[in-house]
Amino acid sequence: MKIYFAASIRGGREDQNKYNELIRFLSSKVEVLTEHVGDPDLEQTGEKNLSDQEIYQRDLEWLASADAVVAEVTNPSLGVGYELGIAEKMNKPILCLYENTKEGRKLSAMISGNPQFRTFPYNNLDQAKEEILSFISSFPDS
Ligand code: 6IA
Repeated sequence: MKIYFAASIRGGREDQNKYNELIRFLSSKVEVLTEHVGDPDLEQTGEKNLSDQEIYQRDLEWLASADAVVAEVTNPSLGVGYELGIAEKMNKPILCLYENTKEGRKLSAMISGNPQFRTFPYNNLDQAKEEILSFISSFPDS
């Protein structure tokens, strides 16, 4: 099973450690197409040889080939919002993880109000991992 993991890059990298831990957890169960999203050195190394046009093209191809999408949406990101809209139109199953404890943060109604997204507020990463497990277990050949 292939998962497209989406999370903020230019929207802000303050939660990058969290992305990394969730991606490592997911990778131990399924194939994650977008492991670089958790890379602490992304801006220095990961994508430096690709133009924005190439990144866009490649990411859309990966999205099309994914069986499902897991997004960490606590830190608002234009790119993640765009990917979620496209993934919805591609009829991909979508899990959005949102950290409940971040002060003053409220999830966009365009995400929390969308009945096609499975949105899960969590207080710690163990809860997020349990939800990921439940999400991927709902697919027959995961
Ligand atoms: O607007 P954002 O940059 O926060 O959008 C993040 C989302 O868009 C992620 O879920 C990625 O799938 C995708 N994305 C945006 N930028 C990149 C990227 N390099 N590499 C791969 N996926 C990306 C950005 C350039 C880097 C040198 C900072």
